[in-house]
Amino acid sequence: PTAQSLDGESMIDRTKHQKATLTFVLAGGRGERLSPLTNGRAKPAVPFGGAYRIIDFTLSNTIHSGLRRVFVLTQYQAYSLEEHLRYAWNFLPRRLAQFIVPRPPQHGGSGAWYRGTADAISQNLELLEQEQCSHVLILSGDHIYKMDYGDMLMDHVKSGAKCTIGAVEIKTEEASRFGILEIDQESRVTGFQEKPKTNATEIPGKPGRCLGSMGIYIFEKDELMRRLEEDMAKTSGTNHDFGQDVLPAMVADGTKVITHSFRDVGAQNAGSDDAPYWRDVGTLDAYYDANLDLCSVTPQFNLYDRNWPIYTLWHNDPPAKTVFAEPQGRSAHVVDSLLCNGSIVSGSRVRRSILSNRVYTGEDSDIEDSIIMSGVEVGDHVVLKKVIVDKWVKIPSGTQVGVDLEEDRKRFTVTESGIVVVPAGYDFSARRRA
Ligand code: ADQ
Ligand code: ADP
Repeated sequence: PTAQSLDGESMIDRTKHQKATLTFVLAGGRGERLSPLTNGRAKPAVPFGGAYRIIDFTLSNTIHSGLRRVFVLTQYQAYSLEEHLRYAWNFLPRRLAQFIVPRPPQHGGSGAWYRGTADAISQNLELLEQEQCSHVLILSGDHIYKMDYGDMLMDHVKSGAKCTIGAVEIKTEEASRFGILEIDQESRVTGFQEKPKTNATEIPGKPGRCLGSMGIYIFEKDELMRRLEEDMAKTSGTNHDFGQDVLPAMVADGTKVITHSFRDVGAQNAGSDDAPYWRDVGTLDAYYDANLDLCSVTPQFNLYDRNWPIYTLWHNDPPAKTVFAEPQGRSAHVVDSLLCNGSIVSGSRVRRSILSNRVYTGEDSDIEDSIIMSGVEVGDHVVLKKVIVDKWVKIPSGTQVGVDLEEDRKRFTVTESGIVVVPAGYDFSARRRA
């Protein structure tokens, strides 16, 4: 059932359990495969879809799911992420026990960095006592999807399980990147392999498909505390990680762990049975494809869904503008593109591209299949094809990127599928002088 279809009594029950839930968002991962986009910021802080950061999708889900006590565990390159949380997400009234706040490592007694995902929660165990919760929801700040965690919470409560794992069907060839689950008729987990290199267990009757862990978990508080205390007490043989250590141990000793099948709220709102949308934009190619999808006429991920808005920082930028450039008299031509506030397209052609806030493009330039981040200035007669340009880059007039990949490889990252990435603050003029 969806929240809308519940009767009064079920609604009261749901609200009671939502209030008794404390949420942690793991947001400390390096996202190395997204480099150079993650050279100066954590993966959850990487801009996405012009106006957003990757973490905004998970945090918007928590708001829509009625979860109001959210700690975001930061670690690697956290400055930009913490700044974003402070400016975009610090609006809930804390005095009413509603908040989304960053929680950096090294504040605990040990003064240590978070070692693995389980250690990140272990170092915050005192919050479980202070906040008086019954259930703990653990999320990852790395994925793009729309999900009502309240549905997962109610499955968890009704089943009486100690732990519930969010699960989604994946292709067997991707199994080495995920936790792979085996379940019985009642969705009880009977096997868990973390990132198996070979022999991933497939779903019975569905060759080529596995049941993957989404890396999101609901635990009963007491069980979680006991498991983490046990894990912390070990001096060897553990990476202090949920996927590698804590979950396989629970399944192995017969503790009741169940799965909750991912239901895509986006597809439900659209009234369609499209394949559920859940993306780990962990590589540059996956990141690029998921962004460019937003430019298509009927994107798989709908940003315009009034029933499930994605929240982010509201920049105080003027409206986007397209102008007819004098004196040569070239009109701007923008099609199948996202144009964010503060941007000006002056006499250039923009196709299938995303222009974030405060992007300027000059006369007679061609921008195609590209992602241009905030503050980028594109000169005149510039050609950009399949390029990701990170923030605050000035592209001098006459520059071509994405046209001659051999040349581009000498100075930029070029992905397997030929996407060129210009890193934040890259100085074209310094190269020219040198
Ligand atoms: P991975 O995604 O490979 O697998 P991991 O690198 O541990 O797991 O990251 C999980 C989340 O925790 C990410 O959001 C990351 O940013 C964050 N994180 C990682 N280390 C952290 C630390 N030390 N402190 C704070 N946050 C940290 C996991 C599961 C798999 C599952 C996939 C789904 O282990 O079983 O299939 O997620 O993507
Ligand atoms: P990130 O995506 O890493 O969070 P920010 O948007 O925070 O990047 O930008 C990084 C820093 O650069 C911010 O402190 C921002 O204020 C600053 N900045 C603003 N304008 C410019 C500019 N024109 N050139 C370089 N840096 C700028």
